[in-house]
Amino acid sequence: MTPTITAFEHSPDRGQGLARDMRVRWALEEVGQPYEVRLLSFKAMKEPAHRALHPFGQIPTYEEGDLVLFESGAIVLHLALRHAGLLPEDADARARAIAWMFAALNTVEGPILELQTAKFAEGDKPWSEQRLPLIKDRIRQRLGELSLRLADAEWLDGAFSAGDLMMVGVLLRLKASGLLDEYPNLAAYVARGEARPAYKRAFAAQLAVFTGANANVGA
Ligand code: GTB
Repeated sequence: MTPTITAFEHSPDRGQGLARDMRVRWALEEVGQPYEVRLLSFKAMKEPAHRALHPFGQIPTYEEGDLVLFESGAIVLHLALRHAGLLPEDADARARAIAWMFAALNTVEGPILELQTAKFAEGDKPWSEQRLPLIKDRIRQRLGELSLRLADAEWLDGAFSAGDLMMVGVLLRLKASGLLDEYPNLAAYVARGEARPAYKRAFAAQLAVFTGANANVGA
């Protein structure tokens, strides 16, 4: 059964691949699973029909027969568990790859989201200017720690896994800030993720939504 995901009809990032459907598209491409995309307006996301799929009225969602999932991490984990290619066979290595997924979402993404909020939602507040350096330092703390762990390895724990997919997906949101460039090994790590053919296919598919090309079917 071909799964269907949801994505922005008009992504505010204008096709830069920063919305969270990108991670799901990337995972689908990595495992070679064809998929369909239902594009949603901001209004449609908040209507009961979509809230029945996603309690918080957001994208992405994932529908596969009777299964409905929300949360990009849960969707990527589902794909990684059901298909070969995103998790190692060895049980311990598999558990470690899943731990990296959680690290990306729970430990690294938090301060990065704070930066986006401070810049875009709170940029006009009088205290915003003073808060930004504090948030940037919290991000640097995490990047420094991650950089030390990665060192000169290609991926976080052996072969590329769903842990790397999620970590690269999270770090990509920092590109415009310049913070990533302070850690050359992390910048190279993200570039390796972006160079993967599956990433490129996913990126092209979400960009085509913005440019108006037909991108309703992926993989
Ligand atoms: N924890 C959830 C997950 O991982 O799936 C978070 C889902 C989420 O935040 N979805 C956002 C959404 O639906 C889109 S990705 N927002 C609409 C709403 O809440 O009403 C967040 C996002 C939005 C825009 C950009 N951008 O333009 O750069 C980047 C990321």
